[in-house]
Amino acid sequence: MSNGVSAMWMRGGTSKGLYFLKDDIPSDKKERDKFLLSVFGSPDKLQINGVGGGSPLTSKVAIVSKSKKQNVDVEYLFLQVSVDEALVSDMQNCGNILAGVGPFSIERGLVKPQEGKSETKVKIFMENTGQIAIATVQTTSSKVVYDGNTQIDGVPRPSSAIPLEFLDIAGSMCGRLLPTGNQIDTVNGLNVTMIDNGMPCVIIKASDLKITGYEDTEVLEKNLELRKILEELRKSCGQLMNLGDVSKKTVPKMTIVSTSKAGGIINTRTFIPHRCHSSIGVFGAVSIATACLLDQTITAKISSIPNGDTKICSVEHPSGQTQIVVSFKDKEISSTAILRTARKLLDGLVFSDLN
Ligand code: NQM
Repeated sequence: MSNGVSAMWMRGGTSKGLYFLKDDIPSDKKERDKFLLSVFGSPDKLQINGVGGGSPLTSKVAIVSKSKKQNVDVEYLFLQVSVDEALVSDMQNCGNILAGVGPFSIERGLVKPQEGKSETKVKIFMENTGQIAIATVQTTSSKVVYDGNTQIDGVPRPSSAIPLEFLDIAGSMCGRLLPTGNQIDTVNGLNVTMIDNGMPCVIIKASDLKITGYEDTEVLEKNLELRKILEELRKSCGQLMNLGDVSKKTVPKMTIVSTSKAGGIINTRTFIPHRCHSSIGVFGAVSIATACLLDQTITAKISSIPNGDTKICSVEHPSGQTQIVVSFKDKEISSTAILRTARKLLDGLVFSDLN
């Protein structure tokens, strides 16, 4: 067993993960990944020999460091630790784990709370995509305030609000918002919208897959025929989205859409990419909301769009709704924001079983 490594276990939005300072873990990528697989107990579907919770949503890592870049406070690298494969991926970003980065940076002294104010803004460089997020964390003059009244769907109890604002996330991994230049393409005989506004997503109409789109996640996960069609489609779309061979990658995400049922703009079920998300990812929701706002996409045709230059788009998912605020200037998207919460669960040492 190794000596312990300092880490904080936090809920960020509707995900959970370990937050490390960059200097505390191995700098060599191979060593780092070996360490993380051991700590999380992967590969094993229960992750019984580690801290992972047996789901991609609870098998996540944030690596945080102070930034030397101008106008940036901290840098955040997101890593997805696979549950049942010996794989650690830096291929995707995660907007849920991002929600804990501001609080963690303040806890570890990388950012000082604002004197005499009830909130502190933390400018975060997201290393996975090279873009910037601004997190607003509730603080006193000396510490983070976690308790609060903000409830997000997918988390049973309220905490203090952490608004996250994104300035320029279009084409985060695919190079442009619509990687093929088209709002709709036909791939493997199915009409799809491929889009990347923070997260590469492939959007398919539920009716084209001969499902309703309102099924429980477990029912969809057990539908092996559906999963086979989605995986073949994902691999074809990956090439078209400039992502190359995606068979061992966690992007693109596959989002099945149908008309909203509870006053939102659209209803979703998202495969991330093999398990069906119990809600929806942050950047995934931003990408789907953006598709709804374009006029020719799969989504636009079945969604209801709010009026005004600032649009509050509620994306429905299996555990409720995720609200995205999209602001326009001169008919172009100027910024996107989302409200999240986070909670410190445990602060201490984590042990790998490597010598
Ligand atoms: O899309 C799950 C999550 C995510 C990622 C996933 C996320 C995002 O819910 O920004 O947050 O899509 O793998 O944590």
